[in-house]
Amino acid sequence: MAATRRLSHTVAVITINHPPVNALSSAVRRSLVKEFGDADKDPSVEAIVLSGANGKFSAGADIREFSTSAFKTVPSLEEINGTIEGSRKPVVAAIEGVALGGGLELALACHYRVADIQAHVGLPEVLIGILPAAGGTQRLPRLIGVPAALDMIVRGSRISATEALQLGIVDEVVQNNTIEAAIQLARKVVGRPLDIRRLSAVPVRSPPSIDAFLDAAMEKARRQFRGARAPLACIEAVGASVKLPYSQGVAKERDLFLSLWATGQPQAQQYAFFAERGVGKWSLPTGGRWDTVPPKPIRSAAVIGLGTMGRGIVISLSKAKIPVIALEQDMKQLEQGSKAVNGLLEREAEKMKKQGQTAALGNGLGSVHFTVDFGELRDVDLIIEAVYENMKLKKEIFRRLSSICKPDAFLCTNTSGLNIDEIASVTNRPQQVIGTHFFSPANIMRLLEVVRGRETSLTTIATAMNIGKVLGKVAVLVGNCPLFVGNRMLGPYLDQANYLLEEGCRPEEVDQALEEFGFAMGPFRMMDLAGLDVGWRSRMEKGLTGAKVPAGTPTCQRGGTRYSPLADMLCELGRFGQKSGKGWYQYGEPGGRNAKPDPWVLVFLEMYRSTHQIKQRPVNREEILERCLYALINEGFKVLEDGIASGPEDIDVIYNNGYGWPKHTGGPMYYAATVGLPRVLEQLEKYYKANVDVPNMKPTFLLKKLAAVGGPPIKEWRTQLGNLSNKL
Ligand code: 3H9
Repeated sequence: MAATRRLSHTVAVITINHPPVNALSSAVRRSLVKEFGDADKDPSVEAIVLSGANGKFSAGADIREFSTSAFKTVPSLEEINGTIEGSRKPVVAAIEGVALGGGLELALACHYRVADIQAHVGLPEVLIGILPAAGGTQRLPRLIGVPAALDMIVRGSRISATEALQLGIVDEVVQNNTIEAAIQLARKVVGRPLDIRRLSAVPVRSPPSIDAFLDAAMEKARRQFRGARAPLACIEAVGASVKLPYSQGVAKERDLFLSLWATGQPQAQQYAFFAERGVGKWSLPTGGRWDTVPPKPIRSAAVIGLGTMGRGIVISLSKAKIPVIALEQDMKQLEQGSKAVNGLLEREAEKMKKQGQTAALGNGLGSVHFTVDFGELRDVDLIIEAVYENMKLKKEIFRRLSSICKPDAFLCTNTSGLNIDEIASVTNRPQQVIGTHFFSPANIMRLLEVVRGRETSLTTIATAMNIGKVLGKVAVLVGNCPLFVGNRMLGPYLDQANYLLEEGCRPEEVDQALEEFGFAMGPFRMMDLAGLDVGWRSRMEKGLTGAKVPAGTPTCQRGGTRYSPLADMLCELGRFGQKSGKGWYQYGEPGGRNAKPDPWVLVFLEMYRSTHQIKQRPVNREEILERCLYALINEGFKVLEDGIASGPEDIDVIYNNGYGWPKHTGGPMYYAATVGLPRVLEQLEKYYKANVDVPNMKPTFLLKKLAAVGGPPIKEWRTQLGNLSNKL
């Protein structure tokens, strides 16, 4: 049964029961109509409570149904909401767990709402490329006013029950027995007038100059969400709630939903949604399913190194209520690190207090103990080493851990590209060594690349993946190769960006093209933020800088491969990016954040071109995009060929969550599929022919193979990959 009904004296309790999240599928909708109809007709029923089974109200419409005919079957959710709101008997929503999207819209159609203190509510439709389309954009502004509603809808934010109470979204918050509290409230309000509780009939509270307000919101959303259409549609729909009567507002909402669907963005974002949930479920290319192996419980953890990464990891663990030992090499570093960590923890506690979580959950943070004594790590379940990227130092630490830590402790290394097997080789437990590549700042960024070594056991993989989940991250399992997946694919992308400068572009031109495509930051602004010196120092360590560039050679070469020394040259001049106040842009002062084009860079580029007799040529936006994006995508195919990622979805999840790739295009591999693989192949071949000294532009075997069969939909690539691994 998709929805059930029981009687509690004079109150009918209707319960949505559609595991795992009580999504409002067509079967649930039909069932709701029947149960409401029966409750309405039943003379012994004076009031109705609507709840969800298994401690969850509802996660909204069934996203899987959107692209099927089931979505269009009647009754629509908005029709059901109309029926509930119009009921002559008071209806109270009992919100436990989540009321999201259509789930919250359903609750807004009820006359009263009671929420459990641990519940969350929100309209996150925008995050899957659509807008609330069951009256949410019309009822929420009527309940809490336009500014607050617009903010929630455009950001798709989830808020706690306490915040919902403050905003007036729910009428009561209870510590426990939510359904019982809803039944009590339902009894209490029997006989009270319902008209003022019917949100569709309530006037909207809007700012005095609504047009200017909406224009400003539109302008901000265009800048912030670069190319994503759903936030703009949300603003338009909320605008309609002010300007149109409810029935027309809802019609507008429906039209906007349909026009969004036609852009292809919802399909891409919904692919990304399910890809995120799927990354935990694949088997290893080498055989063996880690997701069926139980993870070991982690009751305590330690972090070694309290630099930027280590601090963020400590905060993440503490937020997940895992007690942490934070270790530094000496008292001075420990003092600095502990001060920074304590500051961040205070901010977290403050945030939680605002959300009303402290009262319900005690302190809400796991304890952090600071030390310089390795001996204290003796009994810890899992250790994350987060010192700087230096193989010698990391090996030294792992040797030490190996002798100190209890035999079943897991040893993780936070590295963005070093060889996990080499690190594991110095320990007495290589099967318990694994890479955990966090992204900076680690307490905020959602992505975690979990890197399996040759000997890493399935239990270790399962435990590391589970820790990712416990920390609220999207953990993606990847293989061990230089730079793993994300950074490895970034290399060819950045190479192309540099070559484009050599050939005639300005940094801001390249950045603009990629930012208009939807990247949060173009490559040059990104490099300036990360610090150009990081790559430069690492290249110097490997003896890869200072390539001799014979004057008059049109492109610089290193070992027969094209190499752009531009970034090295900037570093030699002390231009490291934001931290030094100058890099590809100028920032006014060291640490400045406002990137301004720098005329000096143009002169520098002109001199470089003249030294190498490179004739500057105009490069259009299409070429900038194709060369940068297709180079990155081509490397993605290579990553798949090499078995470093188990499927294209994994790569997309990595890019969507760690590299600012615009989610509304689905991720690099999904984007390639929508462009058409034959087209991607054709363009790569063209650019490779013009630059045979750029090996990473040479189309990969897998791309060619998939293009040869017409570029199948992305969900079929795994089959082709299976066939391929038989051949390789
Ligand atoms: C909407 O409501 C439109 C309306 O305005 C009106 C339209 C007319 N549908 O995330 P989890 C699955 S749009 C179908 O791992 P958690 C999910 O795929 C909707 N399936 O668990 C997974 O399946 P599997 C607006 C859904 O505890 C399983 O449930 N609502 C849906 O970490 C568990 O999910 C949203 O955007 C769904 N709506 O987090 C909310 N939701 O086991 C989207 C989940 O096969 N959902 N599944 O892999 C979420 O944010 C999280 O899933 C939630 C639970 C917080 C609920």
